[in-house]
Amino acid sequence: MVGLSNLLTWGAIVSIVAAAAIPEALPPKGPKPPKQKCGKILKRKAWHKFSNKEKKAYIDAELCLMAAPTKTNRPFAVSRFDDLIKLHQILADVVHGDGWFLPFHRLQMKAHETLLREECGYKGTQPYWDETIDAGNFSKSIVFDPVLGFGGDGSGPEYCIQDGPFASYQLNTGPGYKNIPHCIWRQMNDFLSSGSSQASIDRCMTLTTYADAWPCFENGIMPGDPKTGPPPQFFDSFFPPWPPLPPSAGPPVGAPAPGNGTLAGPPPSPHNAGHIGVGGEMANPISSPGDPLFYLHHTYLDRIWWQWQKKDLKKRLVDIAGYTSNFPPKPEEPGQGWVNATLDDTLDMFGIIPNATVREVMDIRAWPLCFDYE
Ligand SMILES: [Cu+2]
Repeated sequence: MVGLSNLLTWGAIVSIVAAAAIPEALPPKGPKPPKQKCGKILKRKAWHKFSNKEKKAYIDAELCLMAAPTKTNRPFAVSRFDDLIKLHQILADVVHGDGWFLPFHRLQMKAHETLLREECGYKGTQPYWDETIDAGNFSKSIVFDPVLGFGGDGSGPEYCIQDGPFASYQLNTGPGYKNIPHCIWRQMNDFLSSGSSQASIDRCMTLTTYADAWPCFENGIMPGDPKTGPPPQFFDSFFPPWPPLPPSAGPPVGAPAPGNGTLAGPPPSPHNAGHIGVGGEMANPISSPGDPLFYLHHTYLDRIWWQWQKKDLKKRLVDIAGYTSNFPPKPEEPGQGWVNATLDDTLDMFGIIPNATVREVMDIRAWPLCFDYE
């Protein structure tokens, strides 16, 4: 239940966050730079197709990013890895449940790939987790390998991950909008992971407009389904709780809450299933980039969007829809309605990589993205 105190807390947090974000939120001034062309196209592929050597190189680069100091110097950010979590945490309210969802995350994946390559000597590309292979069986996935993977499930009172290269890492951003030093934590749930099936992708693929398709990719919402739900900011106060509740206190973290789904079956959502199937930090819509698996998950989702675009490329390279909001939110939003997402909207990257417009992220093979999927 969202009580009045939660609303007040959110109001206070958003004012602080908005005040901190104003300088970066201004659109760039001056004449438009000349159109640039891609040099090399980076070919992205699935994690399970990585060689051991490629896996190790990726993990090492991620560890380098985690050890490197922040450059954005956002409050509470310590590492370069934090910079990318902060970006997502601060903008969470305006990049989920709306038209910016897919374009923003596409560009955030590019930012991550760019930092690994330019600041950590990584020569490879951003891999994705082909979750259809592991749907309903996440806990057995090779992505959780303790040596050549991301470590396994969490345990103990705070469900910290126990093994793997990231086991001892301390996050400084999150959980949610909080900034409390904590471990990378997981509460895997194979049952909830079954929403990652190929069938849940296929049902979204039948939709022919962006307006219909993105709500399906993100939240499993089909045309005609009620589209109302709590905006992401309200999740923070209760989903998932931090510190984690003892098991006896209720259904497992990540399980659909009463009124927010049904225990009869997980909602078939290519986006949500990956988050709640891993659980813990990954199940938090605000601070989920704190689990390095976030980048494999959202690259997987990005590939799904690209596959959808490719089905009618001419039309879908310019198809954008859904409301969104300027940041910081204008006082009239959402009270007097939201503005529609357009191709000319600027996606803010906090200076981590240059900002880009929605138009500039529609074609992954064009500047500034310059990548493709195998
Ligand atoms: Cu997100």
